[in-house]
Amino acid sequence: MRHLLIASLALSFACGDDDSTDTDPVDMGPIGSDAGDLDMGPGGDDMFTPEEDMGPTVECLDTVDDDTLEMAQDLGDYDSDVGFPADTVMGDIDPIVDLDWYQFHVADVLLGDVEPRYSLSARPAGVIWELCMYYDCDEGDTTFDCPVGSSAHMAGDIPGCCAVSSEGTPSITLAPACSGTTSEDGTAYARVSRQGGAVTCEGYTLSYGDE
Ligand SMILES: [Ca+2]
Ligand SMILES: [Ca+2]
Ligand SMILES: [Ca+2]
Repeated sequence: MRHLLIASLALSFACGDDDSTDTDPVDMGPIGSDAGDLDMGPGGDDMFTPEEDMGPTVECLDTVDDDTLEMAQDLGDYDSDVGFPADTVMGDIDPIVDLDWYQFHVADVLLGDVEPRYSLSARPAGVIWELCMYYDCDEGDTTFDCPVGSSAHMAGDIPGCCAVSSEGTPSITLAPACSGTTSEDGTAYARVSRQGGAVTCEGYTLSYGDE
């Protein structure tokens, strides 16, 4: 009898297995539903595709019209003893040929030499950025030497220096002299741009002030 019971139990187990195997397709049903969800996945992909299509047309947050020196964003007025950084501003390069201009005015005060400075204190690495800085004396002609690692560049008749880099926090400090006056009051301009590559809305932070 025990053998029969064991045999019947084995059969029942076998049947159980068969049942579970039979129910597996039923379980597959839900999985099939999941597969249906997965089919929704491609639907999700279809929903994703428009996003990808929107990608190139999505504009970064920075849509300020500041593509020329004349339209430079005004960062304010600072005394020559304000220190660096006085403040920061954030922007994006979009489209890739975008130029972002900034300016702040420096008042030459007794306690600080005029040494305006701009720095790309944050920017996506691995792509080539250019930081240019210019200085325009309120009175007289402007002269200065470009710091090591930068090269002279003119924006119209306003002298400046440009530095190209793909890593780190490039910074330019100028020590301008204004001819015919003892005051080095003037306007410090910056131009931020990229040299090719794909647009990323992961933009940059520009720090500024007067050392
Ligand atoms: Ca200073
Ligand atoms: Ca911009
Ligand atoms: Ca711009």
